[in-house]
Amino acid sequence: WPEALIFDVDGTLAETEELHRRAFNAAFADAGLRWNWSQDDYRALLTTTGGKERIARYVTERGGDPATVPVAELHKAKTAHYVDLMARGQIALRPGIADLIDEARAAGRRLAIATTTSPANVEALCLAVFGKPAAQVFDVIAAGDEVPAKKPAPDIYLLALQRLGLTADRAVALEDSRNGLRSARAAKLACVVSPGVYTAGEDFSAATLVLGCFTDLGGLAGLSAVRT
Ligand code: XBP
Ligand code: MG
Repeated sequence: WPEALIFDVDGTLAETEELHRRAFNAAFADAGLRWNWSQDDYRALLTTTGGKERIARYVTERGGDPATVPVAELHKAKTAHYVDLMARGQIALRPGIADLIDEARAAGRRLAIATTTSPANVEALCLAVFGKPAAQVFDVIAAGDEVPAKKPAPDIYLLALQRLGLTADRAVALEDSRNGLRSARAAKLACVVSPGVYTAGEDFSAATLVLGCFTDLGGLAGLSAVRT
């Protein structure tokens, strides 16, 4: 145990949320909108997972009607900006992640992704940090709009498990956020959390294990010991 490691992407594999925030703001500017999300704005908005859902929430909070805003178009432009920004190579894996992936792979464990973000963003990140396509790093990828209900709903983790052909007791989730933790636990997975820059201070009491840093895990042996 575990037969598979299921990784969240944003905040877990890498600190990507600043890039997301800049990409949203660039898309808003392109569209001639005077919206600019500060880091504090973004921290609050992050409690809503999914970029389209986040834009819609922002419009609603400003007293607007999301139905009158081209949310899908704005989000498409945001993804294009994100992919461009990611290709500039300024994002690195969080400490401990590369070694854990290498060790798990060498030990014959399977690797999966369960993320709220769009498949294009997963691909861009993998090309930038691993130098290869996501499908060459991960056996299974479950991402974005493949499920109707995003985290904290269990759907994306259930989809990853279904594609792995495993029940929840055979795998472990690695997360950085409370929404991600709730999603993993709702799918009945053990969940190791290491908070990221935008999620530090959230309530992780439902976690199987909380770490300051993934290097504190002690590799695959440490992960095997967290079984619930
Ligand atoms: C990450 C997210 C995503 C990204 C934006 O959550 O909430 O919405 O911020 O991605 P998690 P898109 O790490 O829990 O998966 O704009 O592509 O939706
Ligand atoms: Mg995350």
